[in-house]
Amino acid sequence: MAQLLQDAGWSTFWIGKNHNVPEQDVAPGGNRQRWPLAMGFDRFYGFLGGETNQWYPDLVEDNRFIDQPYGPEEGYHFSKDIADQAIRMIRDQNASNPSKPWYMWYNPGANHAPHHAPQEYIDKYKGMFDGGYEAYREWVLARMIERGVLPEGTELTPLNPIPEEMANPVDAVLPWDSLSDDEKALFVRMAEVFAALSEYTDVEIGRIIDYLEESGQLDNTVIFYCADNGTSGEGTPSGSVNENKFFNNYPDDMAENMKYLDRLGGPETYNHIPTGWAAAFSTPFQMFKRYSQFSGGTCDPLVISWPKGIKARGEIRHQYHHSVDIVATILDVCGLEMPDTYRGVEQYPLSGVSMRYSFDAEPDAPTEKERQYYAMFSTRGIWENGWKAAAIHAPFSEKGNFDQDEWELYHVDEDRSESKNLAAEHPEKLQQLIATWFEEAERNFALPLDDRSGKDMLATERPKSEPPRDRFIYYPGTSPVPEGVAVNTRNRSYKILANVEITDSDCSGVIFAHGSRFGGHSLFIKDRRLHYVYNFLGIKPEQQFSSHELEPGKYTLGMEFIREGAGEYQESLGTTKLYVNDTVVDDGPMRTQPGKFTLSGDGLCIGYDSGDAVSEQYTTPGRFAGGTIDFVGVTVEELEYLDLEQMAAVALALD
Ligand SMILES: [Ca+2]
Repeated sequence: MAQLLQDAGWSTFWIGKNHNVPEQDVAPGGNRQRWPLAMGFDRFYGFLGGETNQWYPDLVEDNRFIDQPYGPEEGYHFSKDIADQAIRMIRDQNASNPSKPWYMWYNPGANHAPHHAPQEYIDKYKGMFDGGYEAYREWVLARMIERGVLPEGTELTPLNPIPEEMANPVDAVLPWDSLSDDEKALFVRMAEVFAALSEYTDVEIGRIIDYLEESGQLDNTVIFYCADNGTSGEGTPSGSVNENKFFNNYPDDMAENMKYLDRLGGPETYNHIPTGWAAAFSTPFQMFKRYSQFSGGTCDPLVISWPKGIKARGEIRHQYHHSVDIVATILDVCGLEMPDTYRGVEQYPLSGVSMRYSFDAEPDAPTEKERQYYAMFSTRGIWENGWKAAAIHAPFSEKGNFDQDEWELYHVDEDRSESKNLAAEHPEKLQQLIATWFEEAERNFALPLDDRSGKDMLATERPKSEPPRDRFIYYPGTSPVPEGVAVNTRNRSYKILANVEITDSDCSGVIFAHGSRFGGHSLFIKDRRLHYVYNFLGIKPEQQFSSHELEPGKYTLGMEFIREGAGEYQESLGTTKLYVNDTVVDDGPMRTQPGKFTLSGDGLCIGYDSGDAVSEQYTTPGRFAGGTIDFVGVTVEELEYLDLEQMAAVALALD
């Protein structure tokens, strides 16, 4: 769509989340063909991954990675930064090309995890969720019906609607009454932080709207305003202060989480709400994001504003639509058509149906949409002419056997919340819808179905254009290497060796770092000693190995992890040895993460630590000073201790 608009004379801006670039190309040396600027966008400012730390985002501007302009201690928050950037892009455009129309695709990190918000916003919600999530559902459903957002008679669906034998335990909701006082206090605070992030982001976007109004652009600007795809359940039943535990299949620990109660939402946490709130914030529907068969995983309100083009003010429309219909609507209001062939390439037919008719329609007028399929992580659903079929299968459940899935049937025209299963009353209707799902799945490439665990999906090596390597050479003065293309030290033995010259007796700083306080490892010099820290999912204390004091001179400094087995959660267990030249100066047991350090950002760095610091013993960037780092070599798996001359030869060959 951006290409069509760009060709037709629009300026095109993409702000915020991208998540459309193959992992191997989310890299300084990656192919830019799938980056926004090659997809019809004049400008980009945001992050390429699926989520990012709101205090320390993984920033890309146009075609390059950049450092964030200032830190959280100076008031940085991603929601604020992107609002500033959006206003700047529009201003710049108006200054030089005032006659051009513009298009902006704006995707805040909110309300995706991690939930980070300024403390004054968190404080505003104090006490507002004390009643717990079941009580909240009752309260908010009545309020939505009263305001006409949902029809009269809409019923609440049960929490935990999936039969136990098919459910995924990490997505279960714990009854509020069963919680301890500590759990209640923690869960309440998590909801307060979530609400604060919503409001803060809303306020920041409000600054853009204000700017449009002041500059006389609001009247003829069409704005589509919508939330993410349902609140999400990766916080697990107990919520999380570090969502990476979910993606490492590692359980949360209440005692550990309670330590962060008063710091939730700040830079020290990578927090996520418990499943109970994820379900409650999807009221009245079943489940939450990832459950594409239920409206709890897909349904959000959409606000459309266009003062010049829509007569109605503050009205509600109930016509069934899907996010794919937004493209069709934009093309419609811009007077453009999707071509059958674009730059010589035959196009797939446009999925969406324009919603423009609804601007002047009666609230309950029939929809012009006929059918919509759903599929995500092995979950399946289909809506057609007011009916919906939903396969009862949980994502990431590793159960397979999709041919044995039970399907439920709802008449959503009369039962908006999908609360009554009519499969027994209308078996033929159900069979027809299931057949339709397969037809759509075939057409939209939704097959094969895949319900592997989150850890397996994220940590399994993907095909790469770079051939597999077991040794990696990294140099100082380079950009952070994103995890998807960096050396993979998961589930294996590895060594890190650095050729370093210490010229000043007070030499200090980071030699090698990868990750953040929520998981990562770092080799650094502090107080004249060499230290290696492996930060296992942010769980204190940090695993640390240290040397004696080092005099100036040339050294090979490094460490070796020898994997000896796996723990209960597939974390690797083994022994770490810290080396100064060929002498072991410290050693002891250590464990390493089964999954990745981050979902995005906090890449591998030499000579500093980008974004957030791996160890609390230094602050970022922790630049190496008082000496020089020639290079750092990392070898993985069961290779022999590498001789440095050989590594240097490899390094030269790579140059
Ligand atoms: Ca970092």
